[in-house]
Amino acid sequence: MALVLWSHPYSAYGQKAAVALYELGLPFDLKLVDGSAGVMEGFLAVSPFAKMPALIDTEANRTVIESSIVIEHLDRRAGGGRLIPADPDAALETRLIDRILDVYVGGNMNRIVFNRLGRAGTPNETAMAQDAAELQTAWDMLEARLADGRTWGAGETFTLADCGAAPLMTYARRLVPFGDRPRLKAWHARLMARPSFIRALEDAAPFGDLMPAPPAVD
Ligand SMILES: N[C@@H](CCC(=O)N[C@@H](CS)C(=O)NCC(=O)O)C(=O)O
Repeated sequence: MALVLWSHPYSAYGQKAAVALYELGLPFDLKLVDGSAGVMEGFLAVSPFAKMPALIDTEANRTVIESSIVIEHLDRRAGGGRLIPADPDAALETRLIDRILDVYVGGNMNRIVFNRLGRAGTPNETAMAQDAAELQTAWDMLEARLADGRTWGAGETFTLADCGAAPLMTYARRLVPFGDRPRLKAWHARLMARPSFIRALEDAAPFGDLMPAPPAVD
């Protein structure tokens, strides 16, 4: 297979790449990053920060890391202009929403999870409160961007902004609920019904629920 995705189906950023692959109809092989020593050795060679996803495109002779760059590469490979809009202003909005999600939703979520799992020693309550507050700011910002009535994260078509939103919002709302933000909730409901994300969730289901947080309440 020309496309090999190093990932784990439960990983939020891995799901982001999988959603893009399913949206574009690009077949791929999964190289499961299961934490075993043999796999990690190969994984570090393609992804030196040990972050998933990483994509190997054998036809293009290219290794791509960072989920957003992986998706830009996939979009171009599929002909371009679908997940990254051709219109420059629409592309800017797409990338902005993607950055808010990656940095301020996913980043804070990951730090809270690492703390809860004790990966950084004794959980730091002050740091977790700061991360949770920043997540609230991210929810506020997304709710404000949605005020123009857009259907998807950056407009009327499903883009890079939605690929990340589907998994990141689904996990992060278990740490900081959406609260009284109706547009955010409605967007998330649309993401949950998107076939590409349903497929990614089906891929993850055999691995159970690994999130150190209760189910979502709103
Ligand atoms: N900025 C990276 C973030 C990727 C990331 O944080 N991936 C997580 C899984 S959701 C990971 O690989 N964690 C493993 C670790 O940090 O040890 C991207 O967009 O690809």
